[in-house]
Amino acid sequence: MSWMNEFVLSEEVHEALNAHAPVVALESTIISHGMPFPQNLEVARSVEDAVRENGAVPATIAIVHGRIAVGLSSDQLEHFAQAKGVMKCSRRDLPYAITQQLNGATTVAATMIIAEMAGIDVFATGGIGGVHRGAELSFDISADLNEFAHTSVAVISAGAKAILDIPKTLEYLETWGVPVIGYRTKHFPAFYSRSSGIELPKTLDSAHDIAAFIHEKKRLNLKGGVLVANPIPEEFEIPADAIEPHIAQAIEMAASNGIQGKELTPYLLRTLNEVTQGRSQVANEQLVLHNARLAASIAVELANIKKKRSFIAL
Ligand code: PSU
Ligand code: MN
Repeated sequence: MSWMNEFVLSEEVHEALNAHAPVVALESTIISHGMPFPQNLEVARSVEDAVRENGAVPATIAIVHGRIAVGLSSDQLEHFAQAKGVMKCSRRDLPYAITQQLNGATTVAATMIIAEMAGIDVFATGGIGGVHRGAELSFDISADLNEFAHTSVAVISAGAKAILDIPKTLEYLETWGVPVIGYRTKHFPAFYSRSSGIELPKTLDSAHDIAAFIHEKKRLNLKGGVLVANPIPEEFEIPADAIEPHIAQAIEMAASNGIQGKELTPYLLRTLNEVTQGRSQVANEQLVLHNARLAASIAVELANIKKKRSFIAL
């Protein structure tokens, strides 16, 4: 296929996919636009290590000089952590970054698209994009949400940051038939806090059960993603009432500086980091690691289920 020319797999990822071994996709916008340097580089590396320690192969996804890269080298990771001119790429931006031979960091939406192309079922991140507060006026709804309606990848996240309107985000996912599964929780987590107070209709308590759910959804040919909501570990939690004034401040600053469109999420993340004097960064790092570990376990279970099923089919 012609797009194969633009598609580069790292050796480690290539081997794993050929062997039907467990692989976990990782996004690059969180590195280039979601965290400050040098913490972003440390997180990118330790997240890859956490995936390996839990039995899967990490595949960090980005556009490197116009080529779709699945699995980055250590130098490439460093480039995406440091470089200033990296384009934030969501679904609509991919053809531009490729034809203009740019470096592009992929959002949740774009990473899901590329993971599906590569045959990767499981993807770990921190938080997903969603319906922004005030969306009834701004119409700002992340393309991440629509991606879940179409692209069959399971995303392990710590819920959504409270910079978003969480009830509206969940309504949107419900409309598009996207399953949201709480991992060992009955409540949708709010990133820094273990609970947003909103109850979820589905809870599963093991990586195996989540893998079985993902497998059954595919078997029924129900296209679209699965959102697995994994609350931040208790010891790193920042209570909702402690973070809320900072979020309100960040949103106010964005409004008074006229920040909108694709700049809004990175601006809010950066400002939140500044106004909490880095306190939020530690929580952020820990929850991404926590998600990477769970994602790896789910990928391992899913690979086992697929192996057993194909054995039975023989
Ligand atoms: N939320 C976070 N951290 C992030 C992002 C969201 O807590 O790094 C990034 C993800 O890459 C997500 C993107 O896909 O922001 C959403 O951007 P937008 O709202 O412009 O669609
Ligand atoms: Mn937006």
